[in-house]
Amino acid sequence: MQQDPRTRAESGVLGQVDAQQVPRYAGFGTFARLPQRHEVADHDVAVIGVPFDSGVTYRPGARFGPAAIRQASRLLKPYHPALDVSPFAAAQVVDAGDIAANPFDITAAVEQVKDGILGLVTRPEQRFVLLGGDHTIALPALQAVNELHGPVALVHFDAHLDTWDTYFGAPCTHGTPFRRASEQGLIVKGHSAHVGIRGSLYDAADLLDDAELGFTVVHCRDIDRIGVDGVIERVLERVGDHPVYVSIDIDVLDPAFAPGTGTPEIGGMTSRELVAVLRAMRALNIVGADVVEVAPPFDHAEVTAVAAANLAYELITLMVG
Ligand SMILES: [Mn+2]
Repeated sequence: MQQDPRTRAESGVLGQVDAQQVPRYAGFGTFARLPQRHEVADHDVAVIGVPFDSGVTYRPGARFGPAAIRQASRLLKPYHPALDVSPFAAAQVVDAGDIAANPFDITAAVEQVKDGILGLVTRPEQRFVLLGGDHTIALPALQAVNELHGPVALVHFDAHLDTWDTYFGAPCTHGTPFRRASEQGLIVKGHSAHVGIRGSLYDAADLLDDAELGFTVVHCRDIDRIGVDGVIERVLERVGDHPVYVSIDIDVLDPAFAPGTGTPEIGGMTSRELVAVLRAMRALNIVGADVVEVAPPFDHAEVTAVAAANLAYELITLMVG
C-alpha cells in the first residue's frame, strides 16, 4: 500500500490525508486524518485524547470517547465556510495521541493528565483540544492552562453545574471539577459561565453555592426567551477580555442530538444552537478546550460521536481563525 498522501499548505503546514486520493474511511484514524505529533517539527494546536472514565457517577463508557470521536472525525473537510477558514492550513494541527490515565487511581490520573498536557503544550501560544473522557479531566486541563496563562475565564457548556463538592467522599469526580478549579484559583471569578444548565438538582442551594464559586448560569430554558443571540451576548459580556477555556460536556445537547452520554437530561440545546454560540466566540482568546462525556456504548449510528467531532473542529477553527 502506498503511503498516505498528505495535503501540504503553502505555509508548509502538513494537513489532512487527501480524500481525493485515499477515501475517508481508509487508512489510520487520527483526528480528522491529521498528522501525528511526531510527523511534524512543531505544532500550533494539539488534539489530545484522554480515555478516562473512572470519575463517572452513573453510566460509564466515556473511556471509549476519544476513539469514537476520531472515527467520526473522518468526515471533517478542510474548509469551514461559516467562518471562512481552512483551519488545517492556517495552523499546524496535530493529533497528539492519548494520555494514559490510571483507571484505578483518580489522583494519579489527574496528575498524569496535567503532566501530559504540559508535555505537549509548552508555550502560551500553543493551543489544545482534549477529547474525553469524563469531565474529571477538565480539572487537570485548567491546572495546565493556569501554568501557562494564569487564571482564565471558563465557558462551560453542560446540562450540569459540575460544582458539587464530593461523591462518596471523593473530591475529584466528573461532578466536581469546577468547584475544585474555583477553590484552586484557576478561574477568574465573575467572568465564568455555565451554559445549557437544566434538569433536576439535589437542592436549591446548589445554585447559590455555584454563584459563590464565581459562576453565572445561562439556563437552557433561557434560550427560548432570549434566543441564541441573547445567549451570545451574555457569554461575551461575562468573559470580557480574559483568556478563555471552553469546556463542552456533550450532554449540553439534547439526548436527541447526543444520546451517547452518561447522564442525559431532556430539554437540551440543539447542535445548531451550540455551534452558533461557539462561532460567535471567534474574537475571544481561547487557550484550551475540551469535549467530554461521549460514551459510545450508549450511542446510536455515531450521532454523538459525529457531534463531538464537529464541535472539536469548531473549537480548533476558533483557535486558529
Ligand atoms: Mn453533564
